[in-house]
Amino acid sequence: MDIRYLTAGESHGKALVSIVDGIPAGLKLDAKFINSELARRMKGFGRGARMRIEKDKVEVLSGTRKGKTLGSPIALLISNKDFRIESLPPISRPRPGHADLAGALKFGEKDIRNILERASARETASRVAAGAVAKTLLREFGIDFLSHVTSVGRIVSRRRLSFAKIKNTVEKSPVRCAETSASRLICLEIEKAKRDGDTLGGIFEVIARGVPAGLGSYAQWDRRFDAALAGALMSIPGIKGVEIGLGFGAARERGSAVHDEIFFNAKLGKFYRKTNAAGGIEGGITNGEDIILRAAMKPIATLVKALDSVNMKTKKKAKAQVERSDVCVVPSAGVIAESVTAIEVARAFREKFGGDSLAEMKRNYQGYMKQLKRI
Ligand code: EPS
Repeated sequence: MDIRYLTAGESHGKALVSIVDGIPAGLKLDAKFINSELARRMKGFGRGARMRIEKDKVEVLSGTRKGKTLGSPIALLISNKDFRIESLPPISRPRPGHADLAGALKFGEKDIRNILERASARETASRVAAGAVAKTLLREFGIDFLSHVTSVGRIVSRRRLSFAKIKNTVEKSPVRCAETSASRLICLEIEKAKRDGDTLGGIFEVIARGVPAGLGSYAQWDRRFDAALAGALMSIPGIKGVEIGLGFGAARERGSAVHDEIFFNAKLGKFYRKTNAAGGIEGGITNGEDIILRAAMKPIATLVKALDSVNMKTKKKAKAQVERSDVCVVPSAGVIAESVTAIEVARAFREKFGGDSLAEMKRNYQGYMKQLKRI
């Protein structure tokens, strides 16, 4: 049994839908928590006007009774306030960097509206809703997630902080402009890009804490957990690169500087590391340390100062279509990345611990945790 999910919905369609299958029965599911996750995705300095129109709220359509999961598929609905797909005008000037041209060629389509409605990052709201269900399950096992922006454009904000400190900071608000000199600079950079009719990308980090050793496997290529995580992050619109732990940095160092030496705490009966360059994964398997992922997001493809393009009808040179859009969405991408990471961890959890019910999953988990201590 696996946990899987699908999403449906267009950016200006009636609603966004997610179906999450494989969540054990007996889990308390709180719409308030899902809504708080949806609200986190909408925040961040640099978001556009659409975020002032929407107030993403979930409706749990199926899979629960009296607030608890039934083990049946969970259907989640987020209604679009800006529902006007039928009346929106056609678009014929593809934006470089968006799915517009590639999608139009693929579907033999002249009206790019029919491509961008689904290609829009609005879809990621459904992933955050699905991710909130996975997070709810994993909280039962003490697993927690966070994300934070490490750079926007060329401005680097990375500070070495403890998990608790980062969590506390990012929970309050994804980018707090006045908080540090780096975040002030980031906000100025975003404002400048906006004035120039331009956009900005950046890098964010996701950390999963409390994931036990032993999820994933080296035994087969498609069981390697790092591959699943990289695939999940890469599936977020705009992501162009993913790193795990030291990532590309590991290629520049010698082995002695990269590999995390192993120690044993006799009192706790536990192996541990003093460093975590591996980002919590060795041999495609979690090793019990924090899972650390980083992803690079390209700048949003809709530029107010539009780039050169071609009118698909006339084949004449034209400036690309300007659609309402954001200037920078790196903090939101971090929240989405937490969500898809949580779904992958939940999938690996279900694979290892089974569990038609939460009680069964917990029993299997506890038995395994005892086994870890006996080694
Ligand atoms: C988004 C909703 C979209 C965009 C953005 C993300 O709404 P609209 O197109 O009506 O403004 O703001 O999507 C993109 C920038 C994109 O290129 O896909 C959202 O809900 O996050």
